[in-house]
Amino acid sequence: MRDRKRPPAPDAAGTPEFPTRRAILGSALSLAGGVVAIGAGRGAAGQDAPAVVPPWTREQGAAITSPPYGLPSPFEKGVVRKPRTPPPVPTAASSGTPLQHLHGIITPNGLHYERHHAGVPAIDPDQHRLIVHGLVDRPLLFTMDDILRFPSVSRIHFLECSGNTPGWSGAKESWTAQETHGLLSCCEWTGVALSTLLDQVGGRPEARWILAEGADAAAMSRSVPIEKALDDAILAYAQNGERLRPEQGYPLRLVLPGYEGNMSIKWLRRLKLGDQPFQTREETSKYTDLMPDGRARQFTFVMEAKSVITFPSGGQALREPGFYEISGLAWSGHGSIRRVEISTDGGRSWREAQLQDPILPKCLTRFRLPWTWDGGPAVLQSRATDDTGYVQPQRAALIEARGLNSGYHFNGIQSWRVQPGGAVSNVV
Ligand SMILES: Nc1nc2c(c(=O)[nH]1)N[C@H]1C(S)=C(S)[C@@H](COP(=O)(O)O)O[C@H]1N2
Ligand SMILES: [Mo]
Repeated sequence: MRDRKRPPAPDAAGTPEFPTRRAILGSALSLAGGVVAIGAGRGAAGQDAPAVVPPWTREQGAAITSPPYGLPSPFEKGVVRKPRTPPPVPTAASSGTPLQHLHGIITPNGLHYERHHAGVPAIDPDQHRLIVHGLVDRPLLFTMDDILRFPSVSRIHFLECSGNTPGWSGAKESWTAQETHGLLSCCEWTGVALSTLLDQVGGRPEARWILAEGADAAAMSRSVPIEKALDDAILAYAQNGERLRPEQGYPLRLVLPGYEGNMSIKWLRRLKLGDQPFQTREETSKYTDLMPDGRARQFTFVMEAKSVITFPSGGQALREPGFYEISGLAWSGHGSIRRVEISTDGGRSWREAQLQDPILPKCLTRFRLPWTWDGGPAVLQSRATDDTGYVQPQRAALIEARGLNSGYHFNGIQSWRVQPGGAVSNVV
């Protein structure tokens, strides 16, 4: 477990659900180790100096030595993306966000998960073009300068690969939240509403679908329904205040809020309007869900409600019984999170978690619940409900409905086991 605050001891009179600040600090100071009580208020004479001097300093630091573009503290060197299973070829790789080490809902740009089907192209924005053609009145070719001149929008949305959670089979006890849920990130995306650009080219009434194509070696392409394009699709050139990272699609990507990550085409170079879906490889052979009866679900765009506890989670350890704040993330591609419930007994009983503002549609929502661990075995689960009323299913219910042939769209409830010694692991 990484540097967490020392927990307070349970209140002798029974720990309240939401301990007051004084109760937390009061009981913390009574602990023998960890938080050290300092001999306070003993006058200027200097006798009774604190037994332990905290390592703060009054020395002036050196002149500015930090790099022009700042980096995390060297003490945070373990907070990094982690490659997923060895890729078939080196360029068809993915790497996960370290969700268990992050706070709040925003993913720092350097930790955004990555999924590349054919490597990361190096694109000079001055050379880049976006062509919009097909069933339009005026086919147009845009430069990045053109795109930056349009009125812009900024919105915070999650992006999740539909292959994120390998929950259908083959889970490992050693898995961390990064390995079970790390193909998930959340940024403020800035760009041009796709509807604004479509106004410029004049989509014909018979145009129902748009082919979006990337400028990478995979020429990744997907068909997007016109309703989505006109609703909340963004042609993004910035994330979290700065221009896109190369691995996120610099200089231009599509962002389709709430849809499976695959459809948010990176290094976007072409949009073609048509009257039917284009039946690309990524929506026929890939990104379909084979059902038990041998038929396949196609065009399963929306990521359904899902959640994961990020503390305590797999690979972490609780040092001793006492107070902990259970915390995690919930999201839904259909809208906002309405409720998150938490079980510490493997789903027998549930308590409602606090949701941290802001609670935004198609965005990660942070949840929290105070918990006193009694030192015994526990199985932690979280269950999200979104504002359509949909409730995240248990794994068994999901498999009952969809069988075991699928590789995508696993949104079942995640279980973490807390062992009596405090070690936390993935429930297989
Ligand atoms: N051009 C292109 N777009 C792409 C991909 C790709 O390989 N090439 N991968 C897709 C997949 S499968 C996902 S999950 C997301 C990943 O986006 P990220 O790497 O920014 O996290 O981008 C999608 N867009
Ligand atoms: Mo993906």
